[in-house]
Amino acid sequence: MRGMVRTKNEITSDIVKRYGSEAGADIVGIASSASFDSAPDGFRPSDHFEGCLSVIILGVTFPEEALTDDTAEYIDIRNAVNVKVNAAAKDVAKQIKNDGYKAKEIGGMGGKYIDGMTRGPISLKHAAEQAGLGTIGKNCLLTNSEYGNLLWFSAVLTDASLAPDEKVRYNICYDCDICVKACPVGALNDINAFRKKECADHYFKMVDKKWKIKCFLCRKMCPHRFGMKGK
Ligand code: B12
Repeated sequence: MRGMVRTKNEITSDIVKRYGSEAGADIVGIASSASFDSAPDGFRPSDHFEGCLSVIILGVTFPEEALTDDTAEYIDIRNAVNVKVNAAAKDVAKQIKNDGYKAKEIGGMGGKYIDGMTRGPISLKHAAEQAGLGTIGKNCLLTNSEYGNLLWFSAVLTDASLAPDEKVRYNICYDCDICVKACPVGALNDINAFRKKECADHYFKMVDKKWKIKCFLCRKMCPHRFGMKGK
Protein backbone atom coordinates (compact mmCIF):
# COMPACT_ATOMS: atom_id res chain seq x y z
CA MET A 1 0.00 0.00 0.00
CA ARG A 2 2.29 2.66 -1.33
CA GLY A 3 2.13 6.10 0.28
CA MET A 4 0.17 4.90 3.28
CA VAL A 5 1.62 5.97 6.63
CA ARG A 6 1.42 3.11 9.10
CA THR A 7 -0.25 4.23 12.32
CA LYS A 8 1.21 3.08 15.60
CA ASN A 9 -0.83 1.45 18.33
CA GLU A 10 -0.15 3.10 21.64
CA ILE A 11 1.76 0.65 23.82
CA THR A 12 2.49 0.99 27.51
CA SER A 13 4.72 -0.90 29.91
CA ASP A 14 1.68 -2.84 31.15
CA ILE A 15 0.78 -3.94 27.64
CA VAL A 16 4.34 -5.06 26.93
CA LYS A 17 4.50 -6.94 30.24
CA ARG A 18 1.30 -8.73 29.28
CA TYR A 19 2.87 -9.68 25.94
CA GLY A 20 5.82 -11.09 27.90
CA SER A 21 3.82 -13.16 30.33
CA GLU A 22 1.54 -14.46 27.58
CA ALA A 23 4.69 -15.48 25.70
CA GLY A 24 5.84 -17.61 28.66
CA ALA A 25 8.07 -15.29 30.72
CA ASP A 26 7.76 -15.66 34.50
CA ILE A 27 8.86 -12.10 35.04
CA VAL A 28 9.19 -8.98 32.87
CA GLY A 29 10.89 -5.67 33.66
CA ILE A 30 11.58 -2.50 31.72
CA ALA A 31 14.69 -0.32 31.75
CA SER A 32 15.44 2.82 29.80
CA SER A 33 18.23 2.61 27.26
CA ALA A 34 19.76 5.66 28.94
CA SER A 35 20.30 3.67 32.15
CA PHE A 36 23.17 1.87 30.34
CA ASP A 37 25.34 4.99 30.10
CA SER A 38 27.89 3.45 32.47
CA ALA A 39 28.15 0.19 30.48
CA PRO A 40 31.35 -0.22 28.44
CA ASP A 41 31.51 0.86 24.81
CA GLY A 42 29.99 -1.74 22.54
CA PHE A 43 27.73 -3.14 25.29
CA ARG A 44 25.01 -0.53 25.37
CA PRO A 45 21.60 -1.21 23.82
CA SER A 46 22.11 1.78 21.49
CA ASP A 47 25.28 0.09 20.12
CA HIS A 48 23.09 -2.65 18.69
CA PHE A 49 19.90 -0.83 17.83
CA GLU A 50 19.83 2.74 16.63
CA GLY A 51 17.13 4.79 18.27
CA CYS A 52 16.68 2.32 21.14
CA LEU A 53 14.69 3.90 23.94
CA SER A 54 13.60 0.95 26.05
CA VAL A 55 14.95 -2.44 27.06
CA ILE A 56 12.45 -5.13 28.01
CA ILE A 57 13.93 -7.93 30.12
CA LEU A 58 12.24 -11.31 30.20
CA GLY A 59 13.07 -13.91 32.85
CA VAL A 60 12.24 -17.62 32.92
CA THR A 61 12.91 -19.68 36.05
CA PHE A 62 14.97 -22.81 36.33
CA PRO A 63 13.10 -25.55 38.22
CA GLU A 64 14.49 -25.97 41.74
CA GLU A 65 15.65 -29.51 40.86
CA ALA A 66 18.35 -27.93 38.69
CA LEU A 67 20.19 -27.16 41.93
CA THR A 68 19.02 -29.92 44.23
CA ASP A 69 18.71 -33.13 42.22
CA ASP A 70 22.11 -34.53 41.21
CA THR A 71 20.53 -36.76 38.59
CA ALA A 72 19.10 -33.80 36.69
CA GLU A 73 21.54 -32.52 34.09
CA TYR A 74 21.93 -28.82 34.73
CA ILE A 75 23.01 -28.11 31.15
CA ASP A 76 19.93 -29.80 29.68
CA ILE A 77 17.71 -27.73 31.95
CA ARG A 78 19.66 -24.58 31.06
CA ASN A 79 19.30 -25.27 27.36
CA ALA A 80 15.55 -25.85 27.64
CA VAL A 81 15.08 -22.67 29.70
CA ASN A 82 17.14 -20.77 27.13
CA VAL A 83 14.90 -21.98 24.30
CA LYS A 84 11.84 -20.86 26.26
CA VAL A 85 13.14 -17.39 27.14
CA ASN A 86 14.39 -16.79 23.58
CA ALA A 87 11.02 -17.79 22.14
CA ALA A 88 9.34 -15.35 24.54
CA ALA A 89 11.62 -12.53 23.38
CA LYS A 90 10.94 -13.33 19.73
CA ASP A 91 7.22 -13.29 20.37
CA VAL A 92 7.30 -9.98 22.23
CA ALA A 93 9.44 -8.39 19.48
CA LYS A 94 6.92 -9.58 16.89
CA GLN A 95 3.98 -8.09 18.77
CA ILE A 96 5.76 -4.76 19.22
CA LYS A 97 6.55 -4.68 15.50
CA ASN A 98 2.88 -5.39 14.79
CA ASP A 99 2.10 -2.33 16.88
CA GLY A 100 4.22 -0.24 14.51
CA TYR A 101 7.53 0.05 16.42
CA LYS A 102 10.99 -1.30 15.80
CA ALA A 103 12.16 -4.15 18.01
CA LYS A 104 15.08 -6.54 18.22
CA GLU A 105 15.47 -9.54 20.48
CA ILE A 106 18.64 -10.42 22.42
CA GLY A 107 19.09 -14.11 23.20
CA GLY A 108 20.12 -15.55 26.54
CA MET A 109 23.49 -16.95 25.50
CA GLY A 110 26.62 -15.23 24.25
CA GLY A 111 27.16 -14.09 20.70
CA LYS A 112 30.61 -12.84 19.80
CA TYR A 113 33.93 -14.26 20.93
CA ILE A 114 36.05 -11.39 22.33
CA ASP A 115 39.41 -11.79 24.14
CA GLY A 116 38.93 -15.53 24.47
CA MET A 117 35.46 -15.27 26.01
CA THR A 118 31.90 -15.42 24.69
CA ARG A 119 30.19 -12.08 25.00
CA GLY A 120 26.56 -11.09 24.84
CA PRO A 121 25.52 -7.84 23.11
CA ILE A 122 24.53 -6.41 26.50
CA SER A 123 24.90 -7.70 30.03
CA LEU A 124 21.50 -9.19 30.76
CA LYS A 125 21.93 -9.33 34.54
CA HIS A 126 22.80 -5.62 34.63
CA ALA A 127 19.81 -4.98 32.39
CA ALA A 128 17.61 -6.94 34.81
CA GLU A 129 18.98 -4.93 37.72
CA GLN A 130 18.25 -1.66 35.90
CA ALA A 131 14.74 -2.98 35.21
CA GLY A 132 14.02 -3.51 38.90
CA LEU A 133 14.05 -7.31 38.75
CA GLY A 134 16.46 -7.72 41.64
CA THR A 135 19.94 -7.02 42.82
CA ILE A 136 23.35 -8.44 41.87
CA GLY A 137 24.97 -10.12 44.87
CA LYS A 138 28.52 -11.13 45.75
CA ASN A 139 28.02 -14.22 43.59
CA CYS A 140 27.68 -11.86 40.60
CA LEU A 141 24.18 -13.16 39.92
CA LEU A 142 20.93 -11.26 39.74
CA THR A 143 18.79 -12.29 42.68
CA ASN A 144 15.07 -11.64 42.77
CA SER A 145 13.03 -11.62 45.98
CA GLU A 146 10.57 -14.23 44.69
CA TYR A 147 12.62 -16.40 42.33
CA GLY A 148 16.04 -16.07 43.90
CA ASN A 149 18.92 -16.50 41.45
CA LEU A 150 17.11 -19.14 39.38
CA LEU A 151 16.23 -16.66 36.65
CA TRP A 152 17.60 -16.87 33.11
CA PHE A 153 17.16 -13.83 30.88
CA SER A 154 16.60 -12.56 27.36
CA ALA A 155 15.70 -9.05 26.21
CA VAL A 156 13.94 -7.00 23.57
CA LEU A 157 15.27 -3.61 22.46
CA THR A 158 12.72 -1.18 21.07
CA ASP A 159 12.24 2.41 19.93
CA ALA A 160 8.94 2.53 21.84
CA SER A 161 9.17 4.84 24.83
CA LEU A 162 8.05 2.77 27.83
CA ALA A 163 7.96 3.84 31.47
CA PRO A 164 10.90 2.09 33.18
CA ASP A 165 10.53 0.13 36.41
CA GLU A 166 12.20 1.43 39.53
CA LYS A 167 15.36 -0.25 40.71
CA VAL A 168 14.97 -2.28 43.89
CA ARG A 169 17.00 -1.22 46.87
CA TYR A 170 17.41 -4.35 48.98
CA ASN A 171 20.82 -5.66 49.95
CA ILE A 172 21.05 -9.43 50.12
CA CYS A 173 24.58 -10.28 51.12
CA TYR A 174 25.71 -8.16 54.09
CA ASP A 175 28.58 -10.09 55.71
CA CYS A 176 27.66 -13.44 54.11
CA ASP A 177 30.59 -14.90 52.15
CA ILE A 178 29.31 -18.41 51.50
CA CYS A 179 29.54 -18.15 47.70
CA VAL A 180 32.94 -16.48 47.80
CA LYS A 181 34.34 -19.31 49.95
CA ALA A 182 32.55 -22.01 47.96
CA CYS A 183 34.01 -21.05 44.59
CA PRO A 184 36.71 -23.68 43.88
CA VAL A 185 38.78 -21.26 41.77
CA GLY A 186 38.42 -18.04 43.78
CA ALA A 187 36.55 -16.32 40.95
CA LEU A 188 34.54 -14.20 43.42
CA ASN A 189 37.40 -13.14 45.69
CA ASP A 190 37.53 -9.57 44.41
CA ILE A 191 34.07 -8.06 44.70
CA ASN A 192 34.87 -5.47 42.04
CA ALA A 193 36.27 -7.84 39.43
CA PHE A 194 34.69 -11.23 38.78
CA ARG A 195 37.41 -13.56 37.48
CA LYS A 196 35.64 -14.76 34.37
CA LYS A 197 38.49 -16.74 32.94
CA GLU A 198 39.03 -18.76 36.14
CA CYS A 199 35.31 -19.55 36.22
CA ALA A 200 35.05 -20.33 32.51
CA ASP A 201 38.10 -22.63 32.59
CA HIS A 202 36.64 -24.59 35.49
CA TYR A 203 32.90 -24.86 35.08
CA PHE A 204 32.63 -27.12 32.01
CA LYS A 205 33.54 -30.78 31.71
CA MET A 206 33.43 -33.16 28.75
CA VAL A 207 31.29 -36.29 29.25
CA ASP A 208 30.66 -38.74 26.41
CA LYS A 209 31.96 -36.13 23.96
CA LYS A 210 29.41 -33.60 25.19
CA TRP A 211 30.06 -30.43 27.17
CA LYS A 212 28.37 -30.41 30.58
CA ILE A 213 28.29 -27.69 33.22
CA LYS A 214 29.84 -29.26 36.30
CA CYS A 215 29.95 -26.25 38.64
CA PHE A 216 27.30 -23.77 39.63
CA LEU A 217 28.13 -23.57 43.33
CA CYS A 218 27.80 -19.75 43.33
CA ARG A 219 24.18 -20.29 42.45
CA LYS A 220 23.54 -23.37 44.57
CA MET A 221 25.17 -22.23 47.84
CA CYS A 222 23.40 -18.86 48.06
CA PRO A 223 20.92 -18.80 50.98
CA HIS A 224 18.61 -16.76 48.69
CA ARG A 225 18.82 -19.11 45.72
CA PHE A 226 15.08 -19.88 45.88
CA GLY A 227 14.04 -16.37 46.88
CA MET A 228 13.91 -14.39 50.05
CA LYS A 229 10.56 -15.44 51.47
CA GLY A 230 11.69 -17.84 54.15
CA LYS A 231 12.35 -20.90 52.02
C1 B12 B 1 29.96 -14.86 29.02
C2 B12 B 1 29.05 -15.34 30.10
C3 B12 B 1 29.60 -16.07 31.14
C4 B12 B 1 31.10 -16.18 31.33
C5 B12 B 1 31.59 -14.89 31.97
C6 B12 B 1 30.64 -14.39 33.05
C7 B12 B 1 30.64 -12.89 33.28
N1 B12 B 1 30.26 -12.49 34.48
O1 B12 B 1 30.93 -12.11 32.40
C8 B12 B 1 31.22 -17.43 32.27
C9 B12 B 1 31.48 -18.65 31.42
C10 B12 B 1 32.29 -17.36 33.31
C11 B12 B 1 29.81 -17.49 32.86
C12 B12 B 1 29.49 -18.20 33.99
C13 B12 B 1 28.22 -18.27 34.51
N2 B12 B 1 27.10 -17.78 33.99
CO1 B12 B 1 27.06 -16.61 32.45
N3 B12 B 1 26.84 -15.53 30.95
C14 B12 B 1 27.66 -15.06 30.08
C15 B12 B 1 26.87 -14.24 29.02
C16 B12 B 1 26.55 -15.20 27.88
C17 B12 B 1 27.53 -13.00 28.48
C18 B12 B 1 28.05 -11.99 29.55
C19 B12 B 1 28.51 -10.75 28.86
O2 B12 B 1 29.09 -10.79 27.79
N4 B12 B 1 28.19 -9.60 29.41
C20 B12 B 1 28.61 -8.31 28.82
C21 B12 B 1 29.84 -7.81 29.58
C22 B12 B 1 30.30 -6.43 29.12
O3 B12 B 1 29.44 -7.72 30.90
P1 B12 B 1 30.44 -7.84 32.18
O4 B12 B 1 31.77 -8.28 31.73
O5 B12 B 1 29.73 -8.62 33.23
O6 B12 B 1 30.50 -6.29 32.56
C23 B12 B 1 31.31 -5.66 33.51
C24 B12 B 1 31.35 -4.19 33.20
O7 B12 B 1 31.54 -3.98 31.87
C25 B12 B 1 30.08 -3.63 33.77
N5 B12 B 1 28.85 -3.59 32.95
C26 B12 B 1 28.58 -4.22 31.80
N6 B12 B 1 27.36 -3.89 31.37
C27 B12 B 1 26.81 -3.04 32.26
C28 B12 B 1 25.57 -2.40 32.30
C29 B12 B 1 25.25 -1.57 33.36
C30 B12 B 1 23.91 -0.88 33.39
C31 B12 B 1 26.20 -1.38 34.41
C32 B12 B 1 25.85 -0.52 35.59
C33 B12 B 1 27.44 -2.01 34.37
C34 B12 B 1 27.75 -2.83 33.29
O8 B12 B 1 29.88 -4.46 34.88
C35 B12 B 1 30.68 -5.66 34.83
C36 B12 B 1 31.79 -5.70 35.89
O9 B12 B 1 31.65 -4.79 36.83
C37 B12 B 1 25.61 -13.87 29.86
C38 B12 B 1 24.39 -13.52 29.00
C39 B12 B 1 24.35 -12.02 28.77
N7 B12 B 1 24.20 -11.58 27.56
O10 B12 B 1 24.44 -11.24 29.71
C40 B12 B 1 25.47 -15.08 30.78
C41 B12 B 1 24.90 -14.90 32.18
C42 B12 B 1 25.55 -13.71 32.87
N8 B12 B 1 25.32 -16.13 32.85
C43 B12 B 1 24.47 -16.60 33.69
C44 B12 B 1 24.72 -17.72 34.56
C45 B12 B 1 23.53 -18.27 35.33
C46 B12 B 1 26.00 -18.27 34.66
C47 B12 B 1 26.48 -19.43 35.56
C48 B12 B 1 25.73 -19.74 36.86
C49 B12 B 1 26.59 -20.75 34.76
C50 B12 B 1 25.39 -21.03 33.94
N9 B12 B 1 25.53 -20.71 32.66
O11 B12 B 1 24.39 -21.49 34.41
C51 B12 B 1 27.93 -18.98 35.81
C52 B12 B 1 27.96 -17.97 37.00
C53 B12 B 1 29.19 -17.16 37.06
C54 B12 B 1 29.01 -15.95 37.98
N10 B12 B 1 28.96 -16.18 39.28
O12 B12 B 1 28.87 -14.84 37.47
C55 B12 B 1 23.18 -15.80 33.67
C56 B12 B 1 22.99 -14.99 34.95
C57 B12 B 1 21.55 -15.01 35.43
C58 B12 B 1 21.42 -14.33 36.78
N11 B12 B 1 20.42 -14.74 37.52
O13 B12 B 1 22.19 -13.49 37.12
C59 B12 B 1 23.34 -14.92 32.34
C60 B12 B 1 22.76 -13.52 32.41
C61 B12 B 1 22.66 -15.72 31.21
C62 B12 B 1 21.13 -15.54 31.12
N12 B12 B 1 20.61 -15.54 29.90
O14 B12 B 1 20.42 -15.42 32.09
N13 B12 B 1 28.93 -16.74 32.11
